[in-house]
Amino acid sequence: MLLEAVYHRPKLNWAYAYDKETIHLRIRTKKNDLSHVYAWAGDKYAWDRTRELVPMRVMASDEMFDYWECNVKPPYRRLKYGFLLQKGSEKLWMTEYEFTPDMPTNPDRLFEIPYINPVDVYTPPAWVKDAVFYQIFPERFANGDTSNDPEGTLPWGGKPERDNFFGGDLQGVIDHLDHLTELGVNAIYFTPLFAATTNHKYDTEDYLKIDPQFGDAETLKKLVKLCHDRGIRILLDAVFNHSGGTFAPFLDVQEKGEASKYKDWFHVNSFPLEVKDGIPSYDAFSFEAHMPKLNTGHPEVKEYLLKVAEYWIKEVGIDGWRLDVANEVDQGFWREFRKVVKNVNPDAYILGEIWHESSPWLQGDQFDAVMNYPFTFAVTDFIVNGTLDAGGFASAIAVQLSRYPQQASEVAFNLIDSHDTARLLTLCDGNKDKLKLAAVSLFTYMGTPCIYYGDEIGMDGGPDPDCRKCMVWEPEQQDRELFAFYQRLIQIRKDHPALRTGTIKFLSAGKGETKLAYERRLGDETVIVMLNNDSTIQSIEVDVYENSWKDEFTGKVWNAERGKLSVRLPAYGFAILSAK
Ligand code: ARE
Ligand code: CA
Repeated sequence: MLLEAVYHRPKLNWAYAYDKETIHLRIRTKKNDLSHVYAWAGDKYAWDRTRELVPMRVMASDEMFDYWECNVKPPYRRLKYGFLLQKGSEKLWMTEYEFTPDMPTNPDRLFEIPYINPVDVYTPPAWVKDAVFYQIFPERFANGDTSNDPEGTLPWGGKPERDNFFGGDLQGVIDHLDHLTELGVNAIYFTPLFAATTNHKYDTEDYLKIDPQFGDAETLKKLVKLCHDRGIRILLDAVFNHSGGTFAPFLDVQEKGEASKYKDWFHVNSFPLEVKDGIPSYDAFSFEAHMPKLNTGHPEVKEYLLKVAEYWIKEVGIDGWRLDVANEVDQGFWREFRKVVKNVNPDAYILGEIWHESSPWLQGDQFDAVMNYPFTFAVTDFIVNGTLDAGGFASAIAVQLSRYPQQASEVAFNLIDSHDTARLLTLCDGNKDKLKLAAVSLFTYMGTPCIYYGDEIGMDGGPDPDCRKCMVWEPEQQDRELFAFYQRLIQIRKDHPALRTGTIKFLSAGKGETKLAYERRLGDETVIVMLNNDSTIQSIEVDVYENSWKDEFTGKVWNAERGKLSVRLPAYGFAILSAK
């Protein structure tokens, strides 16, 4: 046994309450080193009568490690535990203090979860597990009201630049709700809607006002009501890291300098406010002078922003917030934010925009989830860039799953592109088959998938601002075949709970391979997903229990022989197979 590789901490993703009764325990060991691992667990104050040996299973494997997991339901919500590591006939116990050949009879030296306090349990809203999101960049989705168009509005469909406008608005979204219903999505994420000067509105001027170019609070109310009637939930963008340069408190500091009563609302390094060699004398988002960083540690700023967070939930009934640049805002602020938001809507989804490892924010006291860009990169590196082979992809996924408590993965916001990246079709160099492979991986993964507006009808575009083209509405210019493909994918996900919350196990993901297969399993239901990321035909063979498998796309039935299922996939082909 390679004991140096063995790792466990009694907290975080290693030992946590999944719900009010269930604890998940995980331990890391060297890949393929151990044959069996058990948790040795019982109640602290009733050890002798409650202790039991609970078998663990490998929940994920990356290039170097296996991650073992088991569930325990301690009868009194307390748990003392250690592990039994086994390699063939070799056995070793692991306590909080040591590795020992002797079975620990006294619980004192074991790890512990002192008590599952129900209020501490990280409980994201259940609806998110079943959600399919659609991201809308409002200036470019549809112009439903030309009377609110900003001066200089260009004809719909022109080339997007950093500073041009095409007149998109909320009425445009209302007019096209049928498109979303037909597609099958049931949640919308809007990039910012509040008054601001730019086309993207990430430079907020007034947090309590809808930008007049988009409509007003009444238009949003109407939109939310119509969406709710259709079972579509609404997520808005909260840009609380920084304000815009025209936000009244900032203008006041600009004008009055140190004498301004708002001087501590920002992080001013020297007065007067100025920009020298491109660097503002105050902290700003990415040196952007028109995006001064807010001092969220200041009581007045906090009070103001928390009121904003509450206001839009109470006033128009939104279903959650996406938090812009979430990792640059202080965590104390987010803890209070969570309390305020959950107090007015316990079911609100709090989604942080963090592109990296996010454990500190995903412990139940701050966010429900983060935007899962590491998943984006795993998919694009495997399918688009070819920098990951199948084994590398499986490893990247294992790293993701093992990093977080299961509930975080169940509501992760999975995306392949967004208003901040090039579009998927462009990344794929126009290869629609590759785009489909990426979409299949998105819709058959754990977490909530999000479609960036227009991807479903074949829109392309390079990095920002090119990825923000006007939505194409002429049916003859839309790729309707692709639309039908997305429709079907969404339906398949809806039909199979295993695709949403089932366990994930790679059945084929070899080194140097361009084909892979994984299984999603929940209760009695098993779905197998196969991808051939190659320009030649490939067969994939996997071990299965069930004999007969139906391809959810083509209806074709594949039969296993002596426990082996072999499926031939065309170039860049895929199969989503359900056991019949
Ligand atoms: C504009 C131009 C850009 C130009 C930039 C710099 O459009 O082409 O590069 O200015 O001058 C908003 C607008 C952008 C605008 C930006 C600044 O939407 O169009 O860019 O404001 O005016 C990091 C942050 C992450 C952030 C991304 C963009 O961590 O929070 O950068 N994303 C949010 C929004 C954006 C928004 C802002 C923040 C600002 O989603 O739309 O931009 O409110 C790595 C890093 C990440 C990094 C990521 C992307 O992975 O690790 O930290 O994200 O790359 O760069
Ligand atoms: Ca308009």
